[in-house]
Amino acid sequence: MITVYSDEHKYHHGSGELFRGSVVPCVENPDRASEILSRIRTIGLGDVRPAHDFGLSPVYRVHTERFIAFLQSAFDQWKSISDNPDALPSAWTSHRPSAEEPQSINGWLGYYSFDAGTPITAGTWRAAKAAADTALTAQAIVREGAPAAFALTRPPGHHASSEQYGGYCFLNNAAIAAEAMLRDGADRVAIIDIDYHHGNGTQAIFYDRSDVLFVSIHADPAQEYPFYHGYAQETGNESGEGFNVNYPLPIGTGWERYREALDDGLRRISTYGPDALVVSLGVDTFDGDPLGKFRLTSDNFTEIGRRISELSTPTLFILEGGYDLESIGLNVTNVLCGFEE
Ligand code: SP5
Ligand code: ZN
Repeated sequence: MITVYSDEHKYHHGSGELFRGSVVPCVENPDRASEILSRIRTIGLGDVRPAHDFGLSPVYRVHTERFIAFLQSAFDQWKSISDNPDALPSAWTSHRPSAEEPQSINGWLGYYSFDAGTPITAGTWRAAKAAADTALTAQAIVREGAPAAFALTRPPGHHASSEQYGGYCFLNNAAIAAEAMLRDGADRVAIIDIDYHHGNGTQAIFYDRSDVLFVSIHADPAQEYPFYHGYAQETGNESGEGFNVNYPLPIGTGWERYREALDDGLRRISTYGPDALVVSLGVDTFDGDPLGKFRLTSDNFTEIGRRISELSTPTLFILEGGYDLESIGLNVTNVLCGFEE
């Protein structure tokens, strides 16, 4: 399988995130991508290709212009009030009482974010744009006829919506790639999100639409981040009714229960009959993950890849979460190798 990778991800390297009242080192760091790349080379998964620059038009199909302007210039404004290398928000508006953008950097950060775990650093925009380009380059490889491709992206994307960032995500790489598939002629695209956390951003982006089926298997939001979305009764809105499928699972979920949700989700996708599939590939469902509290083993990831391949649909894998550096390379490549078997 071809991997697309850009070194530019290294420009996003936050120092800290707010966690239980303290600022602790960021678990979403450049070493994650290095570990996966190194494993891909060790096992000889296939070619590793650079990302092309697709400009901003595919990004604007998902995100608003004012949100992109914010991501591009927030750090410059932050420098005028702080020497801290991380811009973190400290105030939020929960219900967007006004469509007016705040005119101060702290107001601005809170207007476009939903947590304090996602620092904007000097290189964040550059890295986020490169991640979107990585996803788009891999999308083009699938469009041109490859059965599958892997976009080794960071920062991740599935928590980001049209104008909110959070959960370590800025641009929604999976949504940008799905939109590119539609533009390239697909009538229907399915996204299966197997990250431990609910893909609230992707859900929000496609919630009113029937041309993208979103299926997410994740920890129950009653107990886990992102807390406010991901319940089973969120099934879509208006013409999107029935095209959003959530499988919230309890903390401690192991393979038996996970497999039932996966098989059910894959059946829904098969019935939908998509022209292309996007996999939001998080491996924070691993037993040893520092954030996730599911109990999947490395062998289970191989089986996940095998089951996804049974859809026989052109498939684009896009990296999301997964934070155990010792196993992240093995677990990601197990999904990809299971698919190829
Ligand atoms: C893409 C993705 O997996 N995003 C997950 C965001 C979860 N953020 C909240 C988790 C808080 C725990 N972080 C503290 C690290 C302690 N070592
Ligand atoms: Zn996650």
